[in-house]
Amino acid sequence: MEIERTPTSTQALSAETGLVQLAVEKLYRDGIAARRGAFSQAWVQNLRNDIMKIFWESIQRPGGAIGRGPRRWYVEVQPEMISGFVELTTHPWFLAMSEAVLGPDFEIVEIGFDIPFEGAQYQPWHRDFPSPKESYEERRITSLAFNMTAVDVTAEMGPFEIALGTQWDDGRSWKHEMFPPRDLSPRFAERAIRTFPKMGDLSCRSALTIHRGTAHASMVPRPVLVVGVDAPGAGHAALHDMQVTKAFYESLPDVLKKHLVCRVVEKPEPITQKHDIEGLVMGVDKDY
Ligand SMILES: O=C(O)CCC(=O)C(=O)O
Ligand SMILES: [Fe+2]
Repeated sequence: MEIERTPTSTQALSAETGLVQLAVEKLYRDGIAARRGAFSQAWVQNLRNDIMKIFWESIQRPGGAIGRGPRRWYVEVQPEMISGFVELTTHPWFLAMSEAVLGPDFEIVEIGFDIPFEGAQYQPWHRDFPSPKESYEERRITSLAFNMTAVDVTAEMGPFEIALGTQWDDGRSWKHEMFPPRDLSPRFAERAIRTFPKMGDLSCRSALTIHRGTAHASMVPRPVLVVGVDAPGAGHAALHDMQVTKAFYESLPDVLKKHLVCRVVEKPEPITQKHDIEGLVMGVDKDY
């Protein structure tokens, strides 16, 4: 497999290639795959500091953070606000997974984070957007969501739950093509696993794989960074507007200049979110 040049050693790259082949198989089968220990604890602590700082600023700005259910928010950010952005998106596993699944012209279209706090409830089972024809008909994945936890996840922290293999479910008849009817819940519960990533782990999923955040009982919030990557034409770039300063753009390695979909501006604007996911505003009971 051809992979992009990154500032990493050839040895590290070839070790990563083996991991990537297995991960691609797993992704196609289960709808999610992971690379354990991609980053150090210290690196993730820094990420968590960035996230918490941005969260407390965003929550005070109208449209800065959007509700994804009680005591749970999503905040979309500009790349420069996350100090590890370049290291994360040039990690060999990130680049190789994106290229292997989405082709050589993949597009990095979105960066943000989810953050549930104590008291967050079950979300309804959902996918993050409707399935395109390429997926429900041809079983092709045309976009990826990379997730990186900013804490070691415990059972009390309302872990992320995902129903393996459901990325291929058609879903065109569902509410907003994203929310399966309640009578399908047992099917998802049967296939579901709860994920307990540790600081430094990086996962990659199709956002079509049916999932939910679960009830959060811990005093410790569970922030998770999300990076959205598209195959050309998948259409999500049009929903976002990443902005970077000239100095930041010029400092980027060529591989990111190629793949990051962004505008170069004087001063990146904080993101005002216009669209919430209507179905995620309320919590539901566990068996929904
Ligand atoms: O709690 C999580 O980790 C995921 C939340 C989620 O799936 C969403 O808000 O769309
Ligand atoms: Fe979701």
